[in-house]
Amino acid sequence: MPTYRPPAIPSSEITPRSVYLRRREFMGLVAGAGLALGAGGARAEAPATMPLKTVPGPYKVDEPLTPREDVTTYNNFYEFGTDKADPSRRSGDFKPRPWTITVDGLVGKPQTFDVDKLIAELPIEERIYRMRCVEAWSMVIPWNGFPLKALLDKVEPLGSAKFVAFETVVRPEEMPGQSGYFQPMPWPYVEGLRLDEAMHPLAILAVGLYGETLPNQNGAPIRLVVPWKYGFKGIKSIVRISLVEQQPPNSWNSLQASEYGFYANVNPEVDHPRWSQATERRIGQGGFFGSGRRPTLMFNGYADEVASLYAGMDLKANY
Ligand SMILES: Nc1nc2c(c(=O)[nH]1)N[C@H]1C(S)=C(S)[C@@H](COP(=O)(O)O)O[C@H]1N2
Ligand SMILES: [Mo]
Repeated sequence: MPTYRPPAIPSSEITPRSVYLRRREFMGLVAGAGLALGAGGARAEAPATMPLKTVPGPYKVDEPLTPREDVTTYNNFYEFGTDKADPSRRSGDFKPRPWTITVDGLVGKPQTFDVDKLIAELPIEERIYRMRCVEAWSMVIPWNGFPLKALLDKVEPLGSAKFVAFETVVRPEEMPGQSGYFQPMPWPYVEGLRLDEAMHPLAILAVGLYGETLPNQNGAPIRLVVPWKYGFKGIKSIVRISLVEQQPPNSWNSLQASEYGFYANVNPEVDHPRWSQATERRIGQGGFFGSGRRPTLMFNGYADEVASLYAGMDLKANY
């Protein structure tokens, strides 16, 4: 168990009061655990979120936001465990800073970027997106990020690039789901998009939510958000993005191809083999019989924007 070392600058000097109070709560927990178990000598910094300077973005759904508490405690991030509560409970040792992300493959200018330099350099937008998980629940989340296209343009994709492959970090020493006896899937977690999907203005790399840097459990420090696709496409804690010619593997498809496709477009007419995708439960808005249950929209409500990407494609075969 790591011991707690106080930061050099008091958090109260640099952070809004609400964030500061939340962080103090967390550090109190860590300090308490350290005292109880004795000093281990290792360092630990609070996985604190920090305020982000953001500008209004072009997309905002006009539906009630899912409370921050739900967004940060009901997560899928198997690197920290398979229970929805595991990522928030077991990601305290994960260190998302400093962090680099390498963009390579079929590009004119392969580069490695420091995430905080990207955040300082690119306008960080606020976009309110409907998110729909393949497990038939949904949320409305105020993401902060920038178009994936802004990063891809920097490396100058070659004409031969047809797909984009994404890769999550592997750190068994910080990610208990990667070091336990039971390994739920092979690592690294990988995902892919067709290049035209990746270049669509709705596809973003998120670096924050609710105006603060991403909490560890939501994919700190940088993760993909593609709001017309099921949640599993939103790969977290990305360390590499490669432009490739062939369709790359994606983790859930490799694990269970009959249940999870490459495209994974939200589609109320194409059921998951084990349940209907016609309706969804909105997290944080009442239970099954409450207002939480609602019809699922084609492309999660983004059909006007993205349907043309799939013109002429059989969406039942390409699920
Ligand atoms: N690296 C990694 N990324 C991941 C996952 C994962 O287990 N590992 N789970 C996916 C799934 S199934 C979902 S629904 C979303 C959940 O994102 P959220 O916890 O921010 O809502 O993350 C996706 N990205
Ligand atoms: Mo998911």
